[in-house]
Amino acid sequence: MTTKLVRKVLMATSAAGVLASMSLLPTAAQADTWKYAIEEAINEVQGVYATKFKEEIEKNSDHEVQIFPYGTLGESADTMEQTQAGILQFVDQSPGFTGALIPEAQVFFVPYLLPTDTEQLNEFFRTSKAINEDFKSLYADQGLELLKMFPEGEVAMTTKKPVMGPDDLNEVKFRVMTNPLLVESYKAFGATPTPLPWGEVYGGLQTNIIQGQENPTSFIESTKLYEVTDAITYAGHSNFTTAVMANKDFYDGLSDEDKKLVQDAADAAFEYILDYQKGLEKEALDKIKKAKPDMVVTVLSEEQRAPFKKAAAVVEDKFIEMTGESGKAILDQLKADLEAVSK
Ligand code: 6CS
Repeated sequence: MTTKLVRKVLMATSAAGVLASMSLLPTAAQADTWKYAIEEAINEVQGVYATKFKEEIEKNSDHEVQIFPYGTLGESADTMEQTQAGILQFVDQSPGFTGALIPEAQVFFVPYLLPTDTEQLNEFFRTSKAINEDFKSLYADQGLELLKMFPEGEVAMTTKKPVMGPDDLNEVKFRVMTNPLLVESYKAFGATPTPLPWGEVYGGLQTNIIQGQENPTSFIESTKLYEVTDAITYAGHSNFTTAVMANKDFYDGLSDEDKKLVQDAADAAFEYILDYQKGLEKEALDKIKKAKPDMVVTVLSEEQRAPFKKAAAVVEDKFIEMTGESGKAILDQLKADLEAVSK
């Protein structure tokens, strides 16, 4: 073939390619595979949420959602980086790990801020302006489209010895998620806080590098953490909050129809996961007691909670110190939202 002919053929094929891509593959209607990483196993709360989200997307469009459970792509910090880089389209990262990136997200670790009543808590997550509006712009600043925040259950402390008050946490190396305010909380509670990624918790308890940690009961059961712990204590200080988000450039590039598809799927999964969790904590505690009859389970009385509640004021001050005006605005809004659902 002469050079001229080669050039002509190339021009013709590339022109055909452009035409084909314009006429046959309009971007809006293109079926894509979206990658979504979670911090838990597929049968745990984040996995159940993600599965429902996937079902909704796939039922209502030609897109596919591929879920990557904990461990398949690294720790939570890794999947967050991958989402910010656009390698993943969706990620579930709990505020317990988002503190360094978005300091205001630590507000969920001001002890005794969230109600222990589940209905009230669910309604708060459903209606809160702080959650559904104000946090959106803070996540957007980090290249993330916040889709949903939801609760995963009351947080219990697990330790080697029973905890009746802050004195029992003295000299206890207590694992916390990698979050500066959680460190402050457990300092105020009298423990020696040790921030660690999730992957180091079971082994750390087994080898006695740490002696305590906190998580919802269902997670303590499903991850078999009860095997390496002897006491479970309910102080009512916190409910585990998690957040689902999308890479913002990816989200902004979606057609209006696909944006609605994603929002509707996130909404449907939200209601689904709240319903799914009814009775879950009790079931999990029953399983733990059956598997380990010697487990000491303590629900602290109001009187026993008093010193922990007192420590909460110190933590709230620390939160304001760490986050300034912006954190104070989120905290005030959150309190107003909580007040609205308590009526
Ligand atoms: O404690 C943790 O690190 C983990 N806890 C829960 C309930 N979900 C994921 C997170 O990694």
